[in-house]
Amino acid sequence: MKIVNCKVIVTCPGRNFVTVKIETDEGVYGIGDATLNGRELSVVSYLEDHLFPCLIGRDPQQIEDIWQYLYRGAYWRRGPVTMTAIAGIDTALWDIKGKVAGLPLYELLGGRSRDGVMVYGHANGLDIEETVDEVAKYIDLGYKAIRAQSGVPGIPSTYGVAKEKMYYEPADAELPTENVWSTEKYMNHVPRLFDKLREKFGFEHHLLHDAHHRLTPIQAARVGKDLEPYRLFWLEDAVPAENQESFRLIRQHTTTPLAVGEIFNSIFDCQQLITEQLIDYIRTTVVHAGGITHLRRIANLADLYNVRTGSHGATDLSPICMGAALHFDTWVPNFGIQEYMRHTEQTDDVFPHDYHFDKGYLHAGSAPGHGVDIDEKLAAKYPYRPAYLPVNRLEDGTMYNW
Ligand code: KDG
Ligand code: MG
Repeated sequence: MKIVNCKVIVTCPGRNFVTVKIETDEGVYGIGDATLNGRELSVVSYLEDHLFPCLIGRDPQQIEDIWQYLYRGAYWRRGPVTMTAIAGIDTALWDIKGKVAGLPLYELLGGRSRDGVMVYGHANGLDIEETVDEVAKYIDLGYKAIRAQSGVPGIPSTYGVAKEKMYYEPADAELPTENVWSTEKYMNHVPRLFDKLREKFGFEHHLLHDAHHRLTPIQAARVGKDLEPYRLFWLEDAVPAENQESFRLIRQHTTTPLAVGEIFNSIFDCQQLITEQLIDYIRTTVVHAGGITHLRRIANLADLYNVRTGSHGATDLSPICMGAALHFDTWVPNFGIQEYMRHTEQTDDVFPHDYHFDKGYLHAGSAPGHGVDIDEKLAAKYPYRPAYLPVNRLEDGTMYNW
């Protein structure tokens, strides 16, 4: 079997998605997600200009060899653009392998380890009351785990809070929107949110929270401590994690479980966090961490240190990534949870898929490969639209982390 054609499909059914399609001489094709929010076209160029020419004529069944060729062969290793491009190809190759074998991807990885994949949904509100109402809606929908974010009094807007409650989309403008941030105001507010949620709903559901890289280590230690009575499933991205050592300090001060990794793209980004057991959940996912092939390596390392998976699953990851992630989650022994932000109907129509939600769990389905396809005719109706994620400034105008 040989690869005879590779292409990229860029479509914007409400938001931008980049899809790799690999075609073989036997008529079987595979698709992979290569979306990097706000930097989509850099990945397109990397694929078209540098990776696709190297793939023509290769045997698509040699996934490991192709992965090593693309990773080692660049000489300039790692980085979000490179690893997202490799992920798009890798996912498409696993899809082909599954279709050729007539088996769902989880069977190729080692088979089913669980009946369904526990997911968490996103509840958000402009204030605590609104967030409480949103959490109630997710409970009614059958979710076992819910992430809660709320607007902070005195800050005009914050991460994770939107008018379109079920379909939050932060990449909202042709140039980055400027938000204002106050860590002090946030730190005073966030324990009140979880106090209210536990008072209202008790301890039956898992509650999660994302600090979105906005604290210093000592602030994160304080927030972790303040949240301990509410027994969160996790506190996510407490600090920017370029400096893995900073988690040592947080860890020394709190028993609130810690999750990190949605912006990591290789095992080296989380090596110390995992081997020193500084975190509880690793959030790397298929599309940004080199595909199934590399994610498996990260998960296997994590398993040795009792770190469980909690893959990123925001709406800027396409349904192809979600499908592949669900097969991965169905197999991976040290599974923790899967993020699930629902895509809009428009997006679901462009990417018909086999996975479905039932009573708090997603089910990967049993179609060969990862079970997600792309309707190219429909995709062509939604041309690319430039869209950036926001940036943040402190109240005095200093640039900060978004
Ligand atoms: O593109 C950025 C989003 O994926 C990110 O802001 C979402 O933090 C996020 C999450 O936890 O889903
Ligand atoms: Mg996050």
